[in-house]
Amino acid sequence: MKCIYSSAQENHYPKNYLVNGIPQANPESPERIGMLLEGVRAAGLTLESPPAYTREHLLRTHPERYLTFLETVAERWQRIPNAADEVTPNIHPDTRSGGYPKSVVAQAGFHMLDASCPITSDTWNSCVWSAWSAVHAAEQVIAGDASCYALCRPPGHHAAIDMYGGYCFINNAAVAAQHFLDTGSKRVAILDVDFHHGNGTQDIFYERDDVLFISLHGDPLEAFPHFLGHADEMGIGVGKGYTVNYPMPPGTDFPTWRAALIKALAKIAEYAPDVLIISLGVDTFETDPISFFKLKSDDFTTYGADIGSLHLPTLFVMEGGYDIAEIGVNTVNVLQGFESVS
Ligand code: OKP
Ligand code: ZN
Repeated sequence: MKCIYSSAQENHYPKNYLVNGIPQANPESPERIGMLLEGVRAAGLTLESPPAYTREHLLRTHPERYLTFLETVAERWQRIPNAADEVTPNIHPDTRSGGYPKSVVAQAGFHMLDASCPITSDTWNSCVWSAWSAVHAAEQVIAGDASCYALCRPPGHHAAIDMYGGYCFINNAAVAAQHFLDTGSKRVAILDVDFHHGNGTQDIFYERDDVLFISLHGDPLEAFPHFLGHADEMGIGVGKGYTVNYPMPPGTDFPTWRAALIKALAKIAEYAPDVLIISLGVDTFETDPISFFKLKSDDFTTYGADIGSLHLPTLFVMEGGYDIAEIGVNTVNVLQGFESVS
């Protein structure tokens, strides 16, 4: 299996990460990439850099106004007298149905879900290359590879149609799903195994039946992103039934988690997609610093094989994982488990 990644993805690194009002070390650091690459090299995957794709690929998922905002906001923010280095708005909408505000502070608040993702002058470039990695990895599957791993960072699954949050700005998995649909696929399934609910991906496909979205995650009543990911959210209109959520409580161990996975895989098999995308976060690990599931390293191998037993063309798109020393091992365990049955 190839691993697709661009070194431009390393530059984004916001420092003003606030938790309870106190600046903390940002768990979503570029060091994550180094550990993921170490795992990839040890596992013998072939590394490949993506070429530059075009804005058109992003525009199939995110509107022009949002992309222009992300592209220009760092520079506009710097024109505010005595502004901090990083875009850190402090006003948020109680409705989004009025007009689009003009000031950079209000626009930043308009598009922002939470304070975990200040924007720097490197953010846009890193995010675009992260998305190109997903598109290029999709291209490998389109060309006939049984599977491919997009080492995306920054991650994407919390980015909604025009909202950034939870370290995510552009939804890499959604951009890849749309690319599959635009190149001949009729149905795409996205299985999100990151500890956190993929609220952005759900939002993007909520009213559609050409993408089945299934997520296993910490109960949003107790975990980020807090407002979406409940079991009764099932899609609307033609999309009804094509969103499926499995929220689980603190302390969930592998047998319980795997039982939900098996149900999810049965639904995917029934949907019979042309391609499967895994939003692969390894923050379900027992010692992840911001999560509360209890998976062990070997469990990642086991569930990789469970996913492989579907025998679908499969694109892995990296999401979270913050026990940095272990994320490389846990990620390649999924990939090797997958390949062991193919
Ligand atoms: C991104 B991904 C915990 C605060 C959590 C944001 C978490 C984003 C997770 N103290 N803030 O899904 O791994
Ligand atoms: Zn996560």
